[in-house]
Amino acid sequence: MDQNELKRLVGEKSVEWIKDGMVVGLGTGSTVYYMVEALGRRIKEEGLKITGVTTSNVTADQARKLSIPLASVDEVDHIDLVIDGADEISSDFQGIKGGGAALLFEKIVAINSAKVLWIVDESKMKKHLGAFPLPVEVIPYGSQKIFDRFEAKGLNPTFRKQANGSLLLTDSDNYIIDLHLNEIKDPHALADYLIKEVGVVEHGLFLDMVNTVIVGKQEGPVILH
Ligand code: ABF
Repeated sequence: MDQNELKRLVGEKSVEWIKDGMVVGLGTGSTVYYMVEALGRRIKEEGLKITGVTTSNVTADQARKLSIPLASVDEVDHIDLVIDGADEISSDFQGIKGGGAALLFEKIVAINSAKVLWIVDESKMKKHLGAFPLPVEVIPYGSQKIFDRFEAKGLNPTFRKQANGSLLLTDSDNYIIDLHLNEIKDPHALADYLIKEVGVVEHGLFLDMVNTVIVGKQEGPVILH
């Protein structure tokens, strides 16, 4: 099975966690794509009734096409479960997310959700975090100053750009600065530092947040708690 097939496998497996009547957070990314398609099928074929809370415009567009009922995070009184992808998961279940630039809404939905389920292919499972560049969402005003401070601290920042060379804008019209760190020795200390920088909106370290991970392996999906 290639990587895409592994993503499809875990995406389809994960909808087994969704029960009738649930409010479900719908993440973002190429693995979540398969989960949302499978959820759309369950709604159509089984008459499953759920409310989806999306984490990006891309997922909202996909969900609407599949007639999945949606509400915003502020319109629901709870979220039972969020199913989302991840860019890297360490052996102690800490995560980096935001490769798809949706980290802000993903984190808002995750911290308001009773359960967090991540779906990944096996390439995302690492001993330590940091090989994947850590995304940091910043407001545009003053972003060059934040960039300079990151550079002075040796955090190897780059502004995220679009294919046409212009700076990428998130769904909230912010920029993303990616930190190329190779290895993050103390994720909690780094998270504390980043969130205190004025102008940083959010960072892609998702710490102490996940309850269950479904990993797509050649021999089939493996469930980790
Ligand atoms: C989202 O999707 C992001 O946080 C993450 O960047 C991405 C996961 O990657 P993939 O597209 O491989 O599922 O959850």
